[in-house]
Amino acid sequence: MIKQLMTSAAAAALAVSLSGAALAAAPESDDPIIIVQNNWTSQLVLSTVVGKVLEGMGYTVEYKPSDSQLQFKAIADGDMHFQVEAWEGSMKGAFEKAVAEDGMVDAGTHAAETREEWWVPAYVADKCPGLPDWKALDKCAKIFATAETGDKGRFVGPPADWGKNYSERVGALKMNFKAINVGQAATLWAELDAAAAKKEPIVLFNWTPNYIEAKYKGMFIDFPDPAKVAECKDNPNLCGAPRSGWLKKAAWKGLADKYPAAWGVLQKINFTSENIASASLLVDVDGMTTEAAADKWIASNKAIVDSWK
Ligand code: TMO
Repeated sequence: MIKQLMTSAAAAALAVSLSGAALAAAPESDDPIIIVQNNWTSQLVLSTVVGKVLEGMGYTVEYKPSDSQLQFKAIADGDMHFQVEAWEGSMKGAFEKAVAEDGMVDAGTHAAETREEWWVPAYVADKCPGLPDWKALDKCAKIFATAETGDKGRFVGPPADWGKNYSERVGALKMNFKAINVGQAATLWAELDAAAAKKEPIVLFNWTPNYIEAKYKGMFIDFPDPAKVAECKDNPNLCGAPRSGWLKKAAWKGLADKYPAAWGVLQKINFTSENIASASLLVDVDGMTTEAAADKWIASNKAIVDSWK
């Protein structure tokens, strides 16, 4: 019994010394750290992962849902404290404006490279020669037509707050498509599942990293590349999203002073594509709740989580 007690006391002492000075000092404040939540799966799971890690360090954590465009001003103002998944393809403008004009902090770039773009499942390529070129897609517009879109093809677009102006792109490129936005991400996948089950043509908004890669073969449509085509600067509607975009973290500038150890964690977080895709898979394929998925993600990625502290 005594031996057992000593062993666990020794183990506890060792754990404290291993976890380092930053951990020992947390929490520096009992005020809640407010973590931003957005409306897609990997963001919800991974922000919960980070919240649980901070709670484990003694912090009080709250979550606040926010619009993917408006969130950066709210973070700059300290109404919310950080965001773990800011995507270049849909958020670059709002992110950079908040840094330049409102004092939001760019808290670093993840290893994952991202793309957010029109996408088709692989079987569509058999019905539409020349893909993934956007002009080839446009020639096949009729195969995507529905009652709702008449003789135009239907593009299944993202929820409106993701900052995408696909009607404007369709107009600028004079495409034979009509962009119909869904209300929430789950509708994108329901549309894809329904079409794929019958091998019906569908073109929808998708992104990488995402669980979709593990479930369906497919391809992004290549629109004019903003890294290569000069006109994209003047009129982004003439072009696609970046083909190799960044994924960043965003923070309130007061975070480093008020919660230094939490700021240290945020700086160290560095998601790979696999880290992000696996987070969405736990919910969108395995059907777990956000909470359960976060616990499982932490258990499966213990070395990574420990490296943040
Ligand atoms: C911002 N998103 C990853 C949903 O395109």
